[in-house]
Amino acid sequence: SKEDVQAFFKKNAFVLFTVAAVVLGVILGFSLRPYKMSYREVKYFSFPGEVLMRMLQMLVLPLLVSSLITGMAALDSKASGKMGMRAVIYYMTTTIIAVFIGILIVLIIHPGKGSKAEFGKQQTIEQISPADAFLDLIRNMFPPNLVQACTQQFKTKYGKRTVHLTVTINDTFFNSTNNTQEVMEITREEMIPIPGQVNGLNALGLVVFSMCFGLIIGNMKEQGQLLREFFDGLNEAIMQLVAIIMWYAPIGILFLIAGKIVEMDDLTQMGGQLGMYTITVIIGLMIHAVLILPMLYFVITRQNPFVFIAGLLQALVTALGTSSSSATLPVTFKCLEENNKIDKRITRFVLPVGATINMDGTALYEALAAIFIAQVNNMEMNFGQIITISITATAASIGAAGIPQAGLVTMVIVLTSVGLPTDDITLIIAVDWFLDRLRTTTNVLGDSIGAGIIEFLSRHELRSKDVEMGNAVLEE
Ligand code: DAS
Repeated sequence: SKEDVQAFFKKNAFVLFTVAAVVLGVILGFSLRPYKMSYREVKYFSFPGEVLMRMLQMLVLPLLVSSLITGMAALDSKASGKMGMRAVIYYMTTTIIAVFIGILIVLIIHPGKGSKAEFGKQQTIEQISPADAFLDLIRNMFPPNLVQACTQQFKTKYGKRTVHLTVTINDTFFNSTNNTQEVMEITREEMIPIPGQVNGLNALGLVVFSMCFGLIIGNMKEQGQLLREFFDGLNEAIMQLVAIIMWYAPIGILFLIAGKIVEMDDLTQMGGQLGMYTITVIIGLMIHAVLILPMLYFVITRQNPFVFIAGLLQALVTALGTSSSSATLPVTFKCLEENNKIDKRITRFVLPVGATINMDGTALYEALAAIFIAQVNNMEMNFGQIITISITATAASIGAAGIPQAGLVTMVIVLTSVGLPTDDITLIIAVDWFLDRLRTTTNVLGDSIGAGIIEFLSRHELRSKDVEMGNAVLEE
């Protein structure tokens, strides 16, 4: 009846707008392509999208910190230990499955057949050894300066650097005006921060700090009360801001997508290897997102995974539009808590961590891309090398920040670990913007399904905590 239709529209207005935005964005983008806009024009055109990105990113820092602190403070150390264990097991298992799928698919389809096609521009990419990248990962977990952690990650290389020392000798004794200057040149080995790769927020460091801090104020008696209430209030206020931004999201997403389509390189070079590569990545991600993750959810919870995924639609579309799992984080929270009714103690605990370290799509992608580059170079990877790729791809996905194309940067680690030419990353740059959107969507899906599964597994702890706190408890 008419009322039903109306009720449906009312309930699903957001989702409908967002999906419509994607469709319109694609249409608008392709219809504007023939006009060959200049870089400046494209930037003007996609400005509403840029604004959405900025709004979402603005919320990430306070949301991440407040949700983790309140999430940890709401659990006792035993419960959080158990949930943490479950989360870690879930993250590891799904990431390893993803890597495995990536490797399997690329070996079966073999998109890198034939001689090396020349696409993309050659440029030299900074070499980072896997060991150094690993140490940087640990360094990032313990930021020496919390304020700095809000603005940058730590990336270093070891190398020789020449420093010029200028010594001015001011001869005041004889009151002469002649100052002698001596220039010394010292070349020494140093740990050099890599400027181009120092990006955004150091989410990992903030996650570690917030978790510890939350756990501690949760255990403090009256003294902790004020802090608990403060972060709880902050979290609530941020979520209300998210609700407002959500109204703007469809417009932003429309222009983000249209702008990217207007700007992208010609599709003619998509033929051959690169086209096959793109298809291979899509198939791999699809298998993981549409088959493996839903199956896992069903096997554990015995509930319909697609109903669960339907509730996440808006977060998934936002991931597609922004290609950033951390920018999507506010929307992921909203979808899980409001549509899927996931307990806040779970979302606050697992989502910030998930968005930072659990990236199934990225892991799958990195392993697949590395083997593709080997194939293009006619290099056979032996079993040991494939194992190395799977380990480094997992580490690289943990180390990648939830920002656009972060996975492309951490690929260097995977390639160097098995002696593949890092400059060949340029071969896949042309399609990375697109594949990045798809892997980000997979990443967000993985985090969200994880929240559903961990809630299900933790229902007893949550329940007994409710009983202890005298909260209303639903009968099972
Ligand atoms: N785009 C990143 C994300 O937010 C990760 C990547 O580049 O793979 O998930």
